[in-house]
Amino acid sequence: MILDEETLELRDMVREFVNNEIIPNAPKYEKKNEFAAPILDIAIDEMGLGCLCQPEEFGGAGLSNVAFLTLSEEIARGDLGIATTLFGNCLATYPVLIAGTDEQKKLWFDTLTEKKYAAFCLTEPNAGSDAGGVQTTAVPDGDDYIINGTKCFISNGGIAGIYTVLAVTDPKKGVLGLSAFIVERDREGVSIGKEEDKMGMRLSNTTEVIFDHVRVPKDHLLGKLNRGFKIIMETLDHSRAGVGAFGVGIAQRALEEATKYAKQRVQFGQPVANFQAVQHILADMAIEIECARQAYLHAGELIDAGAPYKMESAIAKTKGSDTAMKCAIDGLQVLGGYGYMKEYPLEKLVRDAKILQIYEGTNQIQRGVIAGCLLKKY
Ligand code: COS
Repeated sequence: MILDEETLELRDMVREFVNNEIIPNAPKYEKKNEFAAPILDIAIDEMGLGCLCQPEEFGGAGLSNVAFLTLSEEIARGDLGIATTLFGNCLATYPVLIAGTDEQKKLWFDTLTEKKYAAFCLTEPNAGSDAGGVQTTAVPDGDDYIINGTKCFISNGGIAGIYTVLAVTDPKKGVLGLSAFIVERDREGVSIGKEEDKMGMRLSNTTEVIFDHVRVPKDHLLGKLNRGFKIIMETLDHSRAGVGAFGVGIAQRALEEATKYAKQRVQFGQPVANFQAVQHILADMAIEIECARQAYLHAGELIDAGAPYKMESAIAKTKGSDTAMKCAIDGLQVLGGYGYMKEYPLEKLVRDAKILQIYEGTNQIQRGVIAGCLLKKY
């Protein structure tokens, strides 16, 4: 697809920010093992990238999904941890957009604007690929629900001011006994557990979030009682296209770094870019990247058109993340021994790319979703 003028302008503005602020500065934070708050402050306060799915009527930019995904690629090209932090806000927001009332949306966006970060609390030690295996409970008590349970691997868990949480409201009904809630961070009983020490995506905050007898008013229930699983599945259908865009961002960065290196690295008396063996690696990377980019843009177009997109979003996620992994590894190969060293960004791209094949549903789960759609269709 061809992007419209407005999207191209936005993309160029974000690309400039990525080239000037993220690419030169993010590695310093990664090295010090520090959250990149100053970069994120510019992204949120000056660039308006805090919650790109925020509708205009609630103070947001009201971007199309195609524009949103295009910007996701750009930011991930700079740093996946920063991209995951910013877009973790959207992942947490989708259940509110899907099922929230106007009052709930106002509460959500007011809090998000003030506190900057939100988190989506689905995963638990026994509920990973089996999202329906959630054990956190929400029990009615007068005008409230009381929430008990521990969520793990939560992106933005330790920095969020507000959460969307999936909990069991009818233990006899399996996935049809789960409900989604809004929970503010400052409610009594909410605390942060272990912070994860991850292989990659180091600039993203990932923690346990513990709910210990947390009392929330009944008006914090999102949508209908016991209908939370569908809300969460629809959230993931939507967000997975974004993971595809992240993958394209990482792959694109790998291609740019490998091509620049190949042009200046001299062996056998000439730049290695002159050798067909190297050229073919770069060309194959470009082929994969363009296909993966079109896959996420197509999913975005379908979402914008109000057409079904579950399968296309899963395809975009799978293709984008597999492309990131392949291009990061192949790009590193072009740099040879230097690619293996921390002085060059390729080893970081390899570490970052891996999570994309795992989070928001492993690529094995995606293939199950795609196959399910095919079996229904034909
Ligand atoms: N949209 C709307 N409804 C959906 C849906 C979707 N994408 N997927 C499932 N449902 C509904 C089904 O229609 C079914 O409802 P009915 O019985 O009323 O028809 C119900 O939910 C249960 O569906 P299903 O039997 O397919 O659920 P499973 O427990 O088998 O789980 C998968 C389905 C594996 C797709 C789901 O658990 C999943 O996505 N797992 C990965 C989770 C994940 O991404 N975790 C990472 C989170 S990191 S942020």
